[in-house]
Amino acid sequence: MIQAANPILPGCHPDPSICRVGEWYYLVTSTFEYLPGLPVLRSRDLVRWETVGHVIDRPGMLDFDGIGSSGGLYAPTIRHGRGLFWVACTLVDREDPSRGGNFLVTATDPAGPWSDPVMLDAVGIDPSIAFDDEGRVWVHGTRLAAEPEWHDQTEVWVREYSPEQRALIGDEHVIWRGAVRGAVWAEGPHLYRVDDGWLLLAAEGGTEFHHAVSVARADEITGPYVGNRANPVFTHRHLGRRSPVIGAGHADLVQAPDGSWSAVMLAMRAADGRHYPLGRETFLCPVVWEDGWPVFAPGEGRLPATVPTPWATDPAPPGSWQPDDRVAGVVSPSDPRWTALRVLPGEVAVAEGDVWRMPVRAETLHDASSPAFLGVRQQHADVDVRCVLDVRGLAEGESAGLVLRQSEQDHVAVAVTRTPDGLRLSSDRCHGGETERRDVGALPEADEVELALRGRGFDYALRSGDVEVIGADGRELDASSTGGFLGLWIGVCATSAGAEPRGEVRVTRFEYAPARAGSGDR
Ligand code: 6LW
Repeated sequence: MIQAANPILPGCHPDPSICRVGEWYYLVTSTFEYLPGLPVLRSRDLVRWETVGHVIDRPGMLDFDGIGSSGGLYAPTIRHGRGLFWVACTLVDREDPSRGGNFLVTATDPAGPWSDPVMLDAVGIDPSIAFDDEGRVWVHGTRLAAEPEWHDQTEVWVREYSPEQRALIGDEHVIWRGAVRGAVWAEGPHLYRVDDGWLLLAAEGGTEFHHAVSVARADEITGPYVGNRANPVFTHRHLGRRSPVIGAGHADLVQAPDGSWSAVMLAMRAADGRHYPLGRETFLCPVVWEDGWPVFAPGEGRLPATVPTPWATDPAPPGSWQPDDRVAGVVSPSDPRWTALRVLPGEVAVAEGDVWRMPVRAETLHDASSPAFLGVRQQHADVDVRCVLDVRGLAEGESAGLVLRQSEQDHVAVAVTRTPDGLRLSSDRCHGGETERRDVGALPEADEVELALRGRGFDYALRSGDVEVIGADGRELDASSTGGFLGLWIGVCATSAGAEPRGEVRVTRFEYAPARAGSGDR
């Protein structure tokens, strides 16, 4: 029998939301400052996934300029109702809360195009959507409590949405403040029509070690909601630091065509119980219903390493499933894994067959703007990345390199700079916003340079050819050390460091390869 291996979506895929239409499941996750935003993944078996499109995939749909790292697109929800696909999400600017906000988009085809965002008159984050039996649309989300009893107490609100008026209408109802007294961040709410009532599922405890899932029920969508006495009904926090998977929470439920239930939720693989360079990933969890309540991972109480999927067929019907995210080898420009910062990849580079031609930009990786950067998520703890950069087009003073990125404040790079004396190799380590640049030496003049990254657990080495130029410790770069919500990205960048940019770099090859387990190549 085919087993789904957890995480089902490795690498930074937090806040998963899922719905099923016919035989297809559709799933979206948060993407923060990376674009295209909100990948829409499709699967028939919850095992094999294909990126069919992105919700935010056109220039100008939202303004990301200046939004610092770990701001941007948070916690989307995907649903199908009234003949349309709906995604609700929030654009967050952590420095300027007056920017962005909650919005809705719709599409007839989940691959797109998605409508322009309809901004909602609602503060807070984590909007979700439910449809009642009459086809009315109910939006719900979370925000800091108006009259908090403790720091970071939040409240879940629900309000009707009028598709005709494209606005929230009627009274607002505050329905939930968390199950446990003192619990921070009751968030990621989702409402489901079950039996003849409503189920509320919400995360709480914060999206770190204390993350948890709670549930409540009501007869009416607007409440009052009564929590399950067993709340929180799912968490990994009681397992302590010896658990290799921590922070489980932010779940969404879905029913299979055979009537069985599953949840997707985020959790982190932390080899030391604390640090998770790959970020928050998407896991699958079996669910059964007992006495009207969902039971997560019944009989086990923790996310299983594998989930049997009796409904999956092997081999997959030809052409119907393409594996996503686990492919070793060349990441060509047409690959949906490519992302840029705050603009689309096509706005910073031009795909010419198998090659990205990337004009140099004045911005650097320290700027919360749109540097010449293209990257992919790190999805495997043990990974080898190799890129070949054609540096003939670099003008004097300009550099191009390979970077391991958490944020503007935290990244490590190996770079090649064109100087009056030829090409020079350097390293950059930016930690907490403090940069340490080191000139490593001259490189023989060449059209192309090969840069590589080798990651083995927390140990990273960035290389030029066979020479290790700089190492990095994943425990210093992960979100538990740096703050924020992201896993690490690996990419290429080019900059004139503030000067008028004149040149370009060509990324003639970019290979991403999970290191083979058991190959001895550790
Ligand atoms: C998201 C919140 C959370 O909006 O982290 O898991 C925030 N929880 O629900 C960003 O991913």
